[in-house]
Formats: sequence, structure tokens, C-alpha cells
Amino acid sequence: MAYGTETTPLAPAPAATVTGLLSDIASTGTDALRGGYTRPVYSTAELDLRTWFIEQASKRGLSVETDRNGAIWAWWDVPGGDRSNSLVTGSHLDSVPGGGPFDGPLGVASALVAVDILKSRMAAPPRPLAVVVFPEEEGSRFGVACLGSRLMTGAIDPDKARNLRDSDGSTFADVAQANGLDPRFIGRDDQLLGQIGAFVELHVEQGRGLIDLQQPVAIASSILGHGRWRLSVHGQGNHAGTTLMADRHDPMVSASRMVVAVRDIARKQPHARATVGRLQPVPGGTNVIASRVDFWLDVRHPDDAVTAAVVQSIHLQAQVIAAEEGCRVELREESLSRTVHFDQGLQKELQQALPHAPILDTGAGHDAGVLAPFLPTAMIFVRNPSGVSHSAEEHVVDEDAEIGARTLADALQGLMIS
Ligand code: HGY
Ligand code: MN
Ligand code: MN
Ligand code: MN
Repeated sequence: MAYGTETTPLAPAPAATVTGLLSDIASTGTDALRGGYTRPVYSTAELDLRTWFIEQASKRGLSVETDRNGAIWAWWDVPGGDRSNSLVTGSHLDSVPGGGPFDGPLGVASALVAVDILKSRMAAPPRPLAVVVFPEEEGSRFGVACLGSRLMTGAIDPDKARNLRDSDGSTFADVAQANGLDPRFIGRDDQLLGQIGAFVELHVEQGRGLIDLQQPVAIASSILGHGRWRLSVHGQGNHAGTTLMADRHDPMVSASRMVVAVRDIARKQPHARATVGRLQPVPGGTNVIASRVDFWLDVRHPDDAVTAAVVQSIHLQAQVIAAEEGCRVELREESLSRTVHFDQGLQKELQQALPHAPILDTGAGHDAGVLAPFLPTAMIFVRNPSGVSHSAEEHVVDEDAEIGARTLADALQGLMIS
């Protein structure tokens, strides 16, 4: 270095912000066709997000490990490295097709900024802290939501998970193996589960609660029970031009009548939500009467018995419609999550740290909901001025995003010393 040149001390790197971290990944997995983001688990986009997360965690001096089910854990260890009674926060990076930029990544980015805030307040954590990214939370590729957290807790049979197939016919076992996992060892992880003292997930609110309350953050009280069922309607495939209308057993007509019946049945049950968002004719040709139509049903209600009753009514009505149309219908349950009430004790502790935050329930499923039966779990929601989610319109204003991260840091700090 030439003498006499004054070296101005390097200015400390500007503190990371949630908005800044999310802008780093804003071009990853954009979907020109659908709008929004399409980041299925183990797709190039989601793998790029995993790389981003590992880089961000490593930059913060966290020790990064991937567990047997593909979840990534970034640890801020206590001196000595004992991880019992750890605090865990985080969320997911995969998305629904055409999803918004915040569903999942907001919780991950906020957790990274919360670590920065806590590191500015203490040299070492009094309790081990981990930021986790769970895989396949949306179930968009292999059909079962929260697959990573269900595997870790044993909430899904590993054999069933290994044999789940994506739309190309690849099994989860194949894809997991291609991404460094050993499919023989996926499943319940008692050692990891036993280390977690509490889990707090921050997530964009997927509704209007905070808009109407005019508050930036809320604490979650419960998650509606929800399930997914696949209905397959079998008819007579045939030529669109040579088959008279009177000679048809068209499963597309049956399925369409069934979708309307789903809406009509759910409308009769206050608080019930029933959705058909995915319908696949086979073979799917414009000039072909389908031989089969598969469609997927998502039903949710605060009372699990009502969810079951709604599905049963839908199944009965579907059988009536199929008989009238000369078709046959099969229904198969793909996943079921009971209504979850978050840990009261943890909720009270959060309320001490966040005295102004209202308490809200949610109809959206989360990894936190899967963990809740196994360990004290809580969620923090951040206001979404669009009130819309699972859509490109989903939004969080910069100021609320930073309030969310600070709120998470305060909540975690409160739990560290409790
Ligand atoms: O479907 C859900 O509620 C969640 O976003 N996976
Ligand atoms: Mn989510
Ligand atoms: Mn979602
Ligand atoms: Mn979720």
C-alpha cells in the first residue's frame, strides 16, 4: 500500500433489511405465463433459493446443516454447542404455482434479519437459535402439504412419502436422492425433534384480518383443520365428432356438475371452505371426449367433524351425479390436518413481548401447524394490504416487513430469557 494514502475505515455493511433480502430473490422463479412465482420443491428456482439462504446464513456465522428430510437448519449455537431446548424460527421457500413473493420467503428473510438484530444485542444466545427452511410446504409438486415437517414429526408414513409422484411421474424418493438425500432414511427425526424447545413462524397474513384491525402484526391463535381429496371420474373416452350426444358418458360433464355441487354443499356450512383448484382430464385433447377426469378437493373447517361431514356429502352427491351421467367416481384422501390451537403458554409469552398485537386465527396451513402437536409452537402474521394470497397480488409494505422482523426478534429475545 502506497504510504500517505489515508485508508478510510470500511464503513460497516448496511444492516440487512427484509425488503432488501427479498429483492435479492425477486427474479428467482418468476412465472411469465401465470404471473407471480412458481418455485416447486427441488426445482431450479427453489434450489437457487436454498443456495441464497445458505449463503445468507453462512454470512451470519450460522452453522448450516440439511436434515434427512431435506430441511435446512442454520444454527446460532451457544458456547459449547449444546442444542437442547433450542428456539427455532423460519418457514419455507417453495411456492404454489403463480404464488406471491411473500408466502414463505417473508418468514425466512425476517428470521435472518431477526438474527442480525439479536446479534447486535448480544454476543452469544442464552439459548441455541436455529433458522429452518422446510421443504415442500405447499405440496405443489408431490401433493402433500408440509411434507418436510410431516416427515420430521412422523405425521406421514415414509413409504407413502417415498412413493409420492410429481406430474412427470418422478417419485419423491428419486427426486430426493437426486438432491443429496438418502430416501431410505427419510422419516421421523426424534433427535432433532427432541432438541426443539419452541418454534415461532412468521408468515404473511393470507387474509384481511390485519387490514380491518389496522395493525401491522398479529399473533396466531389457531389453524383451521384441512384436508385434500382426489376424485377420479371414469367415463367413456371417444371421438368428439362421431359420438352423438345421447351416446356419451362424459366424465368432464360429471366433474363439472360435481364442482358446482362442492360449492353448493360448502355454502350451506358456515365457516366451511371447499375448493377445487386443480382438474385434469385424461387424455386432455380438444377433439377427445375424456375417458377420465381427476380433480382435487381442498376442504377446511374449524371443526374436524364438520370437515368430514362436508366431504361425505360431496362424495354422496358425486356418486348420484356419476350414476345419472353413466360414469363412476372414486374418492381418495391424500392428506388431512386436524384443527390446531397454538400453545397457550407460548402465546402468552409472545403477548408480553408484543402487547399491541391482536390474536387471529387462520384458514391457511403451515409447518407450524404440523409441529404444534409435538412442541410449543406459535405464529406471527404480518399485514398483507391486498388481503390476497396464493396469487401474484399478495403484498407486504416495506415498513410492515421491517416491523415484522423486529417483532420476531423481540419475541425470540423474550423467549431466550424466559
Ligand atoms: O394450503 C395452505 O393453506 C398453505 O399455504 N400450504
Ligand atoms: Mn406459506
Ligand atoms: Mn401457501
Ligand atoms: Mn403454509
